[in-house]
Amino acid sequence: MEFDTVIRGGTVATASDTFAADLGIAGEVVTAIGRDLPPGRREIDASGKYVLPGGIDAHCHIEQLSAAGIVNSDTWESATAAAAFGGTTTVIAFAAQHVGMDLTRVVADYAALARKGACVDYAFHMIVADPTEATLRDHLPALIRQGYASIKVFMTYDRLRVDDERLLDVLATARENRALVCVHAENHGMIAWMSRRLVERGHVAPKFHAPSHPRLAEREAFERLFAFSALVDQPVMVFHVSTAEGAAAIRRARGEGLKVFAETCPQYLFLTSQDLDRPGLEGAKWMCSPPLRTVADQEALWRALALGDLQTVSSDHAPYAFDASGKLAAGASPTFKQIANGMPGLEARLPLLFDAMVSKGRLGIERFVDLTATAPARIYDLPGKGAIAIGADADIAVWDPAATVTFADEGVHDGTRYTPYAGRTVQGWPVVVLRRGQPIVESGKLLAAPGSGRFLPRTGGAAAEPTGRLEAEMDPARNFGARLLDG
Ligand code: DUC
Ligand code: ZN
Ligand code: ZN
Repeated sequence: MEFDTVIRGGTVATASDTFAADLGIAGEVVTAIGRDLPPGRREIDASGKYVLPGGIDAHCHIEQLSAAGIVNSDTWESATAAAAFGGTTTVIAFAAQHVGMDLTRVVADYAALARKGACVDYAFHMIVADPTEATLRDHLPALIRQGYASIKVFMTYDRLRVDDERLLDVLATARENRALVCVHAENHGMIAWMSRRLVERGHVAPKFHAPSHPRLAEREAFERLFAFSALVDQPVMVFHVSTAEGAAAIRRARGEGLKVFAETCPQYLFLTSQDLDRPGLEGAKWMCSPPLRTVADQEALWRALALGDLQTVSSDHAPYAFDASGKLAAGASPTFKQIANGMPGLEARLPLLFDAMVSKGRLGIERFVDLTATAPARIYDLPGKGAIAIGADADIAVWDPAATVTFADEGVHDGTRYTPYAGRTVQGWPVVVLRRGQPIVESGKLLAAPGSGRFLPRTGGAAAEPTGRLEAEMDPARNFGARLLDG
């Protein structure tokens, strides 16, 4: 057996097992897992270290244009460098359609940016904000066939949201073409009404972003979404779950047999709305949407992760620099409504979770691997990713469980130049990262060339398969013979 690389003497962890083994890598894949493997052309000493699958971050906004016309403060190069430094070897980003845009053109433009800059492997979700007849009938089916097999829709935001009827259109089109639909589910009217009241009464500081998105807005929209999902028999992924009530609604829906997947994000596990309460506009750095909540919500989300009601933890990396190019684009004294929502997280996601789950022992290393790599690979149909197995891509992160790192603004590799976790110390850090067998981070240096990341075409996979259970009104056997769903 000839190996290009042997990772020797480490403790390998997968989503199901933890064991001492060497990994042999030939070309881009793992070809041996065993003890005392023969020497490789390159040897990586992993003694005292964990050898884990590279992370998959299934929710990150990269070089994306917002509806307000602001581009994220990252390029593909900076964002995926940050990903690599944090142990992530695959990202799923967004191709964002805005009203009036041709979705096919949008996807081609975003794909070109990624081709030029990506340092890690990547796929896309398509944001559909304008589900015109041409989008639904022609563009979406063709793009899904080309490997863009997931869609994100928004139930809130003036310029992005789809109304109930359009949401059903998107869900039905996804069903007919076997794509997964990911949803930003918050009640638009509640948020608009609360925001207007807050601003009219002079409550304009960044911290008022938190009450402007009532927790009931999350619960209401989740439950409406689940009813729609049931009506059309289309599986959905609920993005960025932030509240205990949201997690409970997901549990109920799954208990009723609905095909509902869900993610949360580190900011909802490690930060609270108190982080927004800072002098001047500083709190803008902690504005994300949905907003940060409470310690009780954090506990509920951890419980939901433990129970399997939430299956993934993604970063929702949505970086805006704290200057006129980003958070302060509307001038020096914006109301919270005029400040872009989002915070960086691609680099910090895995170290924060490793610290909590492995170093501090909450749920353990196998669940860490599952939530951050194996489950996203399964749900988003990324074969060969998210696992350590013979024949799998050699996307590996070697973690030093003893390394301690204190987050600091100066240390970040993404384009925001700040971290919401500044001052927080974590134990455990990825010290060597390989993507398809090639080291892309070693000795604190990025070794990947921009554009060396590879596009990963995806199908909707098992996650996007309908359950086959039809509501009475959709079932020709019970609705006087009307066929309302194709495919
Ligand atoms: N939703 C996201 O998923 N990311 C950033 C902002 C938002 O509203
Ligand atoms: Zn969202
Ligand atoms: Zn997002």
